[in-house]
Amino acid sequence: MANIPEHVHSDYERLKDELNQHNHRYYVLDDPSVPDAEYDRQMRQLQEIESQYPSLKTSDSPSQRVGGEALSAFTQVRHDVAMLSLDNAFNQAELEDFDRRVKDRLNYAALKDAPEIEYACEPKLDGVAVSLLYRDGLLVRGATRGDGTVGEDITANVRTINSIPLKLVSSDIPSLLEVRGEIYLPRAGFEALNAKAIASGEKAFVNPRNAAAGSLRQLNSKITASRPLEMCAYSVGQFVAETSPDSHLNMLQTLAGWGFKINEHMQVVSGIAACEDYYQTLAERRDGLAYDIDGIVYKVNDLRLQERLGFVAKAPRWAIARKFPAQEEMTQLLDVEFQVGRTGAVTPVARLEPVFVGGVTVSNATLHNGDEIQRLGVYIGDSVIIRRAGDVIPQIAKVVLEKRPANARPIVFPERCPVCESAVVRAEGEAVARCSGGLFCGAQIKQAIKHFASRRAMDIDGLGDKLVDLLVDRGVIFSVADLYDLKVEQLVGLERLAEKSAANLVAAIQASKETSLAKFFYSLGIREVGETTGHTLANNFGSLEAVIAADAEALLEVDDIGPIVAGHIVDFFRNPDNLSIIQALRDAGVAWPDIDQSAQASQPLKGQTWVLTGGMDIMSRAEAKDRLQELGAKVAGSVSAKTAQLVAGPGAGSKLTRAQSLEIPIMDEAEFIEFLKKV
Ligand code: 5U1
Repeated sequence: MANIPEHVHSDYERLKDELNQHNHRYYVLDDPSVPDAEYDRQMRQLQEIESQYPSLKTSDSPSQRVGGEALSAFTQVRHDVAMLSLDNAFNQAELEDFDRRVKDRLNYAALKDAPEIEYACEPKLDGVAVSLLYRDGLLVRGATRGDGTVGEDITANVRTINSIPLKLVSSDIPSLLEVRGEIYLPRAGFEALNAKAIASGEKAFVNPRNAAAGSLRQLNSKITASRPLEMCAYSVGQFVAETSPDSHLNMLQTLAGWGFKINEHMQVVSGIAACEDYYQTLAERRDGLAYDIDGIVYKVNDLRLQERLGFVAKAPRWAIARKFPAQEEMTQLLDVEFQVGRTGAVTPVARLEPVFVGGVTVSNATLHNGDEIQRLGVYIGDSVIIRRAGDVIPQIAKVVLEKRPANARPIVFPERCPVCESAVVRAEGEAVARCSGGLFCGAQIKQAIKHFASRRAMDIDGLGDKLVDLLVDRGVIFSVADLYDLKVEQLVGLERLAEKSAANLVAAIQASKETSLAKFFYSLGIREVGETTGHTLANNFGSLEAVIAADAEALLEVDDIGPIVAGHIVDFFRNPDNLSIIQALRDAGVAWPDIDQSAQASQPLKGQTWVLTGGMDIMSRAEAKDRLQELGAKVAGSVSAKTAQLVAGPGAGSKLTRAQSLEIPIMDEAEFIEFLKKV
């Protein structure tokens, strides 16, 4: 290295440090410190130095994240400190038994005023357990759990995971550190990975855990690098340092200080009753988390007590996992029905032998489209694995071919609409097949009316789905415009509607005439025009006439409207049937104030992203969202470094904590209402 200029050495070290720090801010703290372009520029500089002076390259270089030469096999690794597993509790009583065992073993029963045990509670991520070894702060080895004593060396693969530090940050680092944790694939990454696999004709992964395991089992680390894996630390194995933490919480905080991601929901509580409360809270939040969890892990927080408690076989006496109901179960596919939606999309829906999955009984699952049926290779009569995770609708993840009965039969996609018998057509390049019946198709009319009347659209209270079905089936109404001619006498007796309820419904229909332009656009049910696009159209064009007159080019000038949505909008307003329904609605008195374009130019919250969380007492969440969108803000469901403002009401949880840690401005409902008065 003698002939490498000194300034190259120092530039190289500086670039490595800066890039590792950017990486930590971006992937661990979710708080980017530089724009992507600047990160890319620095990375290119680093790579140029490495290609000119290969001898400089070190194992903590962020250029390692892209993967390297493929291996021929994984070598075995012996864990000097065994990787433990956890005992399980499946109900509260078993958790209370665990607490009793802990107290007995610590002789608390003999104490007069024995304190409650402090427990560290954290979600149990559904991924792959790993052990990472650091010598003098540098990552030297990554290994799988294996049988707890011998695992596999997956160092090249773990180096590609952005939330794993290649070098520990901070000056006070241990000479030896083994960090244990879970590598997992967040749900969004899993969906994206499967969408890509399906698009290129490959097999989809059954669930995020299998996808994470498969990604780590790659001999070619470049493949692992292409998977959006994350790692969350939850304990240490070997540890040699000047000082050591005295509690589990303290240890996790120390790990976070060295650059590891720890779980944001981790909390220390006192006593087993509080553990149960924590379980219930997380069970309620489970569907909204960004990743799959399969339970809660409780650990005695005090590390000296942990030591006194010790182990049985391969599990510690100081920890237990309380499992959530399984999110995957096997059941039988009884039949497939084809439903026709608002835009004519014909969707196969699986009718299942009811099965309890993820805390609810599931008897239907979507099969999406014909390609999905083919991809799964599923027959009626098959045993199938149902997966229900997050707030997504239940899916058939896999067919258990070994259990296929002799009388199983293939699913035939209909060529004619099951409702109106018009031809079912599939446009080139589209996965969805559609009924070509348009407004002649009863199913499409019904769905269009249900959407029009829904709460976030024209908000017609009392017009339920069954009533819409009846009104269309009996030929009382043919379009949304006909709603405004409905008389009390036509409604009485339908769906057991008494005179008073029928009169209320007619009044609600009349009241809905007064609306906003954004809601009206949304109510029309134009393909891919949701509430946000409704607001975008209203805010940017100011009137219905202006949108009707706009061509695709004019629509594309608006931020957030892409060519596909622009195409749907133009098609919708070119259709004379749609225009005559709009005219009939206006003739019936449906009206809204147009938007003053000069006022729009100064939309005060344009470009800002706001998040609403917790309860609201004075204003409804929906009203708050509408007001913000009218002012030009985007309203997002999660807090990130890009959030401009959080409005937090009573009961706000992780979004509030996250906003606090990212130092995002926070206001309560009263402050929000004051703010609205002033803008
Ligand atoms: N969150 C968490 N998951 N998990 C899994 N903590 C945790 N601890 C574990 C395991 C196997 O084992 C401890 C005994 C270190």
